[in-house]
Amino acid sequence: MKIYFATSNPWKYREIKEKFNNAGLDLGRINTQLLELQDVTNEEVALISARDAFKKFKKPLFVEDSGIYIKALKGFPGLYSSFIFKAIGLKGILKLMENKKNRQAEFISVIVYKDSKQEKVFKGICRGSITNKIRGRGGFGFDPIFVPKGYNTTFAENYAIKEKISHRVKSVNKLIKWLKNGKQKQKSKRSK
Ligand code: ITT
Repeated sequence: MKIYFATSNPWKYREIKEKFNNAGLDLGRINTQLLELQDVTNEEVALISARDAFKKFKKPLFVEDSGIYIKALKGFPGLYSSFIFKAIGLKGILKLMENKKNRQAEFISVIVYKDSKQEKVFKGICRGSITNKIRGRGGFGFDPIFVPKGYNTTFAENYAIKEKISHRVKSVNKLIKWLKNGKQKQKSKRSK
């Protein structure tokens, strides 16, 4: 029976095809762009986490998945923010950003709420730029190297600003608004 290697990479196909030929096996190729973990978005990650948590805990809950996307690094570290922060830290990011003129970056926060009836996604984005050095002691993660647009202090230098304008403030505000509206709707349904 002929089987197929689904790959967008002709080199990989050639290397494996040869092994199949030598073994007397028939191999075909499906030339396709595969869904890979690296293409997954914060939304998809948060949905998977929320479904998994709900399955385990069976309580109305939400999860939040976030990350920082740096333009000059084609969106890196993005989905891998937590891992990269632990692996190379702020110094590692600043090293990658050495000599980069375009310092634009954005934080993304995605909240997924889930209960037995519904699943809802809320997103918040905060645009800004990456500093040349580590500045400030407040906050966590990438806060000491991120200056939000319209300001000149990092989130770590001015945490009060972060509490007003961050990606997370935006996503959670949407969640809260929705929860409150939901309650209002339920009330009005009952009173009918
Ligand atoms: P969970 O258990 O909720 O998943 P986590 O920290 O692992 O916690 P994520 O997987 O969403 O969360 O990773 C997000 C990473 O992105 C986080 O660990 C930071 O390194 C970075 N990050 C996200 N929001 C940030 C913020 O507001 N300030 C600084 N860094 C942030």
